[in-house]
Amino acid sequence: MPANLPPEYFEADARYKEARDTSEKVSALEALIATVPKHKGTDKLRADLRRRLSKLREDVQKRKKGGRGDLYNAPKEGAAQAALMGFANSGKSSLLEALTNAKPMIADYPMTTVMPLSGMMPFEDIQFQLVDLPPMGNETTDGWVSGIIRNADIVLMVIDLAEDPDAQAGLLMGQASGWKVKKPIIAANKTDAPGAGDALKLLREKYHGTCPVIGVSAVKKDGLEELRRAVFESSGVIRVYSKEPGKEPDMGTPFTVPSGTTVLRLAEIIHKDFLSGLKYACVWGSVRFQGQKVQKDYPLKDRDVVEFHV
Ligand SMILES: Nc1nc2c(ncn2[C@@H]2O[C@H](COP(=O)(O)OP(=O)(O)OP(=O)(O)O)[C@@H](O)[C@H]2O)c(=O)[nH]1
Ligand SMILES: [Mg+2]
Repeated sequence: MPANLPPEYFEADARYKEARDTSEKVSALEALIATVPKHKGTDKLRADLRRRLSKLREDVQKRKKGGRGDLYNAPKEGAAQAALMGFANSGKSSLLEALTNAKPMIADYPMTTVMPLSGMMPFEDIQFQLVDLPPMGNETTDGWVSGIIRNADIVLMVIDLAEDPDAQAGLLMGQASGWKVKKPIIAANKTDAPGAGDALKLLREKYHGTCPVIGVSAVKKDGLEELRRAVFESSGVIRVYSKEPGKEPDMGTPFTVPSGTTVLRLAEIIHKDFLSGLKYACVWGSVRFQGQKVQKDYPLKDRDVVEFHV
């Protein structure tokens, strides 16, 4: 590692290490290369980074050519991935459209969706990935659909309030527990339909204490903010911001880490130089006195600002 790298290099390097998919990595690496000053001492580093960049670009090209394997999986992006699980016509694709930038096919006949489709759902200053899937109970798709559901961080059960919701919930819950899906979220859709209010009340009573039950209408865009918050809370993800001594905190892009992440672990995620040289850290947010010095095993909370001293 050549000496005299500017602080922007380490920030860009942290963003690069955080990038979760290949296209994000490509742009983060381009930004990283731009921060490296051009002189003899950095020749090797620049050559190494450029080699990595061309390898990544090759990967993107290969992926574009595609193949069945690429079409039927859902590489994770964003703070966490939520898979949409539900029966035909429950409104999975309509919810994806209401919550994200994706443009899925929506229709009143079953099996409209035949392939996974992802979209990014903004929540405050972070983004969650939603993955729309074909309906449950179809032999030709169940294999790969269950693979994506089991691998997701969060499962959003989309239930049609106008179509025997109690039976749908029972079947989905049974399937999910068979697949060892941890706590799901029930999105009870079509609150605008006749009789939906009573159906929602019954579902709430039945699953109270088991999992969150959120009433939504994808068409009327009702309950969506509550659903976004439920996704955030179930994800167990917290946002932390870094700050350099003597400077304002960087509130632009938070690091998203699991709840309970310690100061030491965050240092490891951000940069290994921080880890080896860490003397102490100061925290703003969850501490009693703002800017307080904390131990390395201090567990961070959502929206904490951390200043590392190395
Ligand atoms: N009244 C009402 N209708 C809705 C709502 N959400 C979706 N629909 C309708 O329900 C039908 C099915 O919607 P989709 O979003 O295609 O359902 P899906 O779960 O993706 O269906 P598959 O892809 O077949 O599994 C469409 O006619 C939608 O317009 C809602 O909130 N209220
Ligand atoms: Mg669909």
